[in-house]
Amino acid sequence: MSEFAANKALELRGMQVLKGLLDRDAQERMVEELRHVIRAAPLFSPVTQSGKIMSVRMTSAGRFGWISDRNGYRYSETHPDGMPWPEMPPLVSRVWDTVSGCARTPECCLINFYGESARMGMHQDIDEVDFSAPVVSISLGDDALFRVGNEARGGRTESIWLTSGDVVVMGGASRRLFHGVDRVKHGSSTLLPRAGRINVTLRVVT
Ligand SMILES: O=C(O)CCC(=O)C(=O)O
Ligand SMILES: [Mn+2]
Repeated sequence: MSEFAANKALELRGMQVLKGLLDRDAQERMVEELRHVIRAAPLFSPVTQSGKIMSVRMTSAGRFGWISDRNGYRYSETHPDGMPWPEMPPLVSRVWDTVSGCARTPECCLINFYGESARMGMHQDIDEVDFSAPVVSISLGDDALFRVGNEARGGRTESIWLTSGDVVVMGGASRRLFHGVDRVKHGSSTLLPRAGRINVTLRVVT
């Protein structure tokens, strides 16, 4: 039997939403793994090419991390402070193995931290080469209103609240859909001692 079991599986425009795939114990163990990553590769505030500071703080594990600065956004084999990224955390890898349906191993574990009033604008994940590999997204901590749109910007959208332990698999045609996080309900979860939300996304990059 798998160590993970969803309470409920929903579908949102082709994305698979596995509600409560991680139980509280697995969530706590994953937070502990992520603390080790953050200790070695501290969270930083990415800046867009135009100089705007993003409200979400980030770091990564695995071969590649996603960074953004005045030179634009890109995958990088080093943290902005110069060191290589820490190794992919094992529990995070096991979530990928359980839900991705993909034989390749993820090369980037992006860790997003949403404090009070942080959000993420509508965007596509299209900086990767192999779109046959899905993006797997794990939610920990405070509830987030996740919005999914279309293959082109604009048009009708649908939203869903993601809660701690939920996992979203963006595969097939849904891999290219615009998506974002409109808001986070600060303090809605007791997982993190000072509230906030962590989102982990796993991607094959090359
Ligand atoms: O925080 C989320 O749920 C989504 C994050 C996301 O879309 C990304 O990091 O590309
Ligand atoms: Mn994304």
